[in-house]
Amino acid sequence: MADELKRNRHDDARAVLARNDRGGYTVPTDRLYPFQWNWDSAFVAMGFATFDVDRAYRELERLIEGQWDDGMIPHIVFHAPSDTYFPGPDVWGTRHRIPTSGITQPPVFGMALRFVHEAAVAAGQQDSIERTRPLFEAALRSHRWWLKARDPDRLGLVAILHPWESGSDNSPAWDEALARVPTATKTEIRRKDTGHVDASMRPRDVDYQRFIHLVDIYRDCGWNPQSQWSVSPFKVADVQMTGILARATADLIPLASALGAQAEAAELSEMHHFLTEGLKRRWRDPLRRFVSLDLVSGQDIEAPTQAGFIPLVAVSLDANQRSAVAAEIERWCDGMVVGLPSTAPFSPAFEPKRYWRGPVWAVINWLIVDGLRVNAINELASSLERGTVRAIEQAGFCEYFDPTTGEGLGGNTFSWTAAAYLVMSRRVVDG
Ligand code: 9WN
Repeated sequence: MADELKRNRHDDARAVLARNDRGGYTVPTDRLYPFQWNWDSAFVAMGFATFDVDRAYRELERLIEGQWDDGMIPHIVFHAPSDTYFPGPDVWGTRHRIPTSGITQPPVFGMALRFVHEAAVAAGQQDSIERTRPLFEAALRSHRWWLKARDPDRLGLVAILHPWESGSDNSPAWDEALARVPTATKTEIRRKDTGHVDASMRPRDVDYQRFIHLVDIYRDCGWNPQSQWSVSPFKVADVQMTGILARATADLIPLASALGAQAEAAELSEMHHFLTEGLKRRWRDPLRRFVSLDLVSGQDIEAPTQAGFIPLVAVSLDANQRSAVAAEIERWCDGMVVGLPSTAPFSPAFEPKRYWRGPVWAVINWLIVDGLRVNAINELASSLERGTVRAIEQAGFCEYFDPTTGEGLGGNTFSWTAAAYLVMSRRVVDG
C-alpha cells in the first residue's frame, strides 16, 4: 500500500515537470515564473535524471544556450516571450544572442551535471561522455568567471552584486547591505508577482525599488563585470554561494577525470582548495555556523539564515564544529511543524510566510541534508529529509512551506519541489 502511494506521488511529481516543460526546458511554475531559471533548472535536471536521463541532459543544454561569452550563466534565460513576469528582457537590456538577464544564480549546475552523468552511466547510456563533455566545459568556464569576476581580491569567497543572485532574494541577511542602495529607479516598476501571489508573502515594494536600482546601474555599465564591481553599492561575499561553488567544483573533478582532462582536474582541485580555505575562515564558534561578509562595510553578516549551514556541502568540519552545527540546526527546528526555517524562529526578522524570511524550501533542505551527510551527521540528515518529504506529501508541490504550520505557500505545482521529491523520497524509508 505504502509502495503504491509512493508510486502515485512519483507520477504526480513527474506530471508537475511535464506540465512545466516548455520544450527541453522547465519553467519553475506557470505564470509566476514563465522562463528558464538557472538554479531551478539544475535541481530539475536531477529530478529528471531519476527517470529520463536524456531529458535531464536537455535541461542543462538549454540553460547553456544562455551562457555569455565571458562564461557567466545568467539567472534567467528568456527563451520565449511572456508578459506575466517583471522585469522582462527589455529592462535587462543585455546583448546575448538570445535574451537573458544580466546577473547569475547559485552554480548548482556542476552538482547537477555530475548527478546526471552518473545516472547516464548507471543506465548504460552510450553517449554519456559526448553529452557530458560540452556541459563540463561550460561549467568550467562559468567557475573561472566566478573567480575572476566575483573574487578579484582573492579572498576565496565569491560575491553577489544583487540579492536575486543569491536565490534568497529578500533574506534578512541582505537587510543592512540593501538599505544602502538608493530607491530611485530609471525603470518604471510594474510588478506582476503580487498579481499571482498574496503581497504579504512577497518582497516589499521598497525591496523591488532597490532591486531595480541595481539593475539600472549595471545596465548603465553595459554589463561589464569590472565596471559593475567598481560602482556597486551592494557587494556581499556570500557563504551560500561560495559553498555551492566549492561543492560544484569538487563534483566536476571526477568528470574531468572521466573525460581525460587531467590539466582541468588539477585546476579544479586547486580552485576547490582555495574556496574551502576561504569558507573555513567564515566559521564562527559562538554562532555555531558560517557567516557572510559585507564587502562594503567590512562587517560580518550575523543575521541567522539558512545560508550559514550551506557550506557543509563542501567543507569537512571537525568534531566540535559537527556537534555545534547539529545542535544549532536542532534549535532552529525546535517547535516547528516543518524544518528548516530559512530564518531562525528566534530572530526578530522571522516571518513564517514571507519569502526567504522564514519559510522552508525543499531544495535548501536537499542541500543541507547533503551537507550533513558529507559531515556524517546522518541521523539529523535523515530526519530533515523525512520531514521534507512528508511536508510535500501533505501540502503538495508548493514553492515553500510555513514552518510553523506546514501550510504550502507561494506558487503551487512547482518544478524544483517536484524534483526534490523525486530525489529525496527514494532515500526515505517509510514508517
Ligand atoms: C527572482 C524561480 C526563482 C528562484 C529564486 C526565488 C525567486 C525570482 C523572483 O524565484 O526569485 O529570481 O522574481 O522572485 O527567490 O530562488 O530561483 O523559482
